[in-house]
Amino acid sequence: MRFASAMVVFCGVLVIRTVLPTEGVGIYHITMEELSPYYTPKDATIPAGYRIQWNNKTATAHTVTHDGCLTGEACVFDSGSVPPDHSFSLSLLQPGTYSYYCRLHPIMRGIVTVIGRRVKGSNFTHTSIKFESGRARS
Ligand SMILES: [Cu+2]
Repeated sequence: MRFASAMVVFCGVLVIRTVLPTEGVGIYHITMEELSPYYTPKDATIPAGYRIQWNNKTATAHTVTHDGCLTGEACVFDSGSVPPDHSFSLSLLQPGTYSYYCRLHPIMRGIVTVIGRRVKGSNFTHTSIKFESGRARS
């Protein structure tokens, strides 16, 4: 009987453990790092519909700023300052190629290419969310 209830608890934990990672399905992780290429992967190809999440694993703040914000073309995304151990994410970014940089360290450059069909819901949204350990890929 004691074993049975222990199994229930154990299985409950297993269910939670196996359910949680499914939240990560559909999230594409890009890591901000201290050394070149700074954004890893620097050149990312991502299926439409994925949430793209940049995780700042460095000791200083960075931004994720679409080149259009600098050139005067459409400014598709601009994270603002992302502190260490925080992340920035974009949802519903439409198919296309987007080069971006860090406003604070312009040597940091990356490209995201979204492939596939246009995502329903038209516009992207972006939020700065608290970094959660274990979710970021190193
Ligand atoms: Cu930076």
